[in-house]
Amino acid sequence: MVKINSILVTLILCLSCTSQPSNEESRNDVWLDPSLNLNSPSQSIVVWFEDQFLENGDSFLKRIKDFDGQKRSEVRDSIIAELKAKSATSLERVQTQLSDLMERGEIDALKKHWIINGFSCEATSSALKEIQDLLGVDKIFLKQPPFVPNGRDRGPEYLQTIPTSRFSTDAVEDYPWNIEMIRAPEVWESYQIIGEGTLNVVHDFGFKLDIPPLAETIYVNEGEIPGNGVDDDNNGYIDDYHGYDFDGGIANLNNPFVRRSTIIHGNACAAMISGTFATNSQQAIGIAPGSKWAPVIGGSNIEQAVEWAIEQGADTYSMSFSQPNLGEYRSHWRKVMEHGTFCGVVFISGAGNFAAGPNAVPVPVQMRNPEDIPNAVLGVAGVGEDGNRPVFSSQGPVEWDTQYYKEGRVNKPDFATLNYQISCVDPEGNLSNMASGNSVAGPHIAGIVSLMLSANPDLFPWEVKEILKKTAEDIGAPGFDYQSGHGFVNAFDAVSEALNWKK
Ligand SMILES: [Ca+2]
Ligand SMILES: [Ca+2]
Repeated sequence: MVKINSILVTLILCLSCTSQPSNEESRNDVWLDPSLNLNSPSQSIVVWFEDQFLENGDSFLKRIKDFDGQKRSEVRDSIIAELKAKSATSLERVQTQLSDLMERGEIDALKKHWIINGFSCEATSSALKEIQDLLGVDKIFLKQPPFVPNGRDRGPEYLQTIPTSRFSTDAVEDYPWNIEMIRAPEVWESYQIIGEGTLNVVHDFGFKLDIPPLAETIYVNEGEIPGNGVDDDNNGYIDDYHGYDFDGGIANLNNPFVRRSTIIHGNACAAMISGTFATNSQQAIGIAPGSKWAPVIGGSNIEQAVEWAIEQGADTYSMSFSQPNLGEYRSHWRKVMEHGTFCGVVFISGAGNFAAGPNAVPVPVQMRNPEDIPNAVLGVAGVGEDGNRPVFSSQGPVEWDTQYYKEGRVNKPDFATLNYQISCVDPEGNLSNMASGNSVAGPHIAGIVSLMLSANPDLFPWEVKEILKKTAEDIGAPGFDYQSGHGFVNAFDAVSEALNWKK
């Protein structure tokens, strides 16, 4: 049995980052992340301006009420425009000083963001002081780097031709038990809904694109000509035809540091959402086999990855990874996901596998970033075929006591699906490997949400969550519980409710 949880991200905090900025040292009442080292010759930072689309605390829940009766597709463009306008205004005011800092070599790798109003860069200690004096600067976070697993091998950067999908409901001969147990085939057969029209972004560490069940549903950015070394659609990324590696700054998603002998983590997740038939059979392997999927890598550049996903029209954003000890930087991830939700994207992340075994940690840190983010990220735990929760499955609640977000204990996980001994695609595209871990739980919910948004594209992400709450089967302790959240989700009831949801 392959344990997917062994691939999950682990972060090691920099032990030298112990210098604590005092209030006297910060200027303009700019808040400084205590993890920043004021004497570091260079560190990676992200800067927030004051004027953000959402504030802290209940701002998310209050703001969603403004959109009652509206449609996701209509609101999406106006919110993107509002986010971009805020960013353009704030950045314009400091452009001269930023250019000057760059010319003097005090900052490097400047990346302007709109998903939050701010920017990232590598900054010297003297730049850190000057940035605090810039007009409108509010907070400065230390960016925490993700850990990248080791391995080898590389595949093609893009597919020369996209094979025609072999999937049709009539041609299905078989499907694995997990697809049946979440009642996806009933959706395909009863409603002829297979996820068409939806885009599922899979954020992972490496993929192999040229396996049939994934090649047939891979996303194509029509504005980009692949392999010509030119940024044809002028979005800042060269050859981002299927997806992009924002950390590597390259279009090749075939991360060479991913083990290929048994299971490719990104492929396993993507196939669960958008896979068609296994390579050499009529076995249906994906929950939404008519949907598209796009691969991204970008743990160090979550702003760029989410902005790209939104601009390509993403409906879901699946993150089967888990980062501990982010400190205050958690707030930055949360803000990115909150704003992204208002742009119409449903963010989903497995609950993690830290309730038992050598990596066990106590509640409230069993669920980590990003599955610990309230409202904007669906944190998903799971059970096995027998309905029992595997001992590794992380539990809530989580705690929010950062400088910015202060709710205290927050209920998590949000939902449960399947996470134990699930068949996953092998590097040839057949189902052969059994995997256990909440890395497979997230993609189950992403596939179900893809079907829901195919059935009713106007649902807002918070309406999707409401429908999932309404239709989930209560399991475990009665009512909400810290092991299975609001209960076990099934695709048929969720899609039926989505079809009936008044807009
Ligand atoms: Ca491009
Ligand atoms: Ca190109």
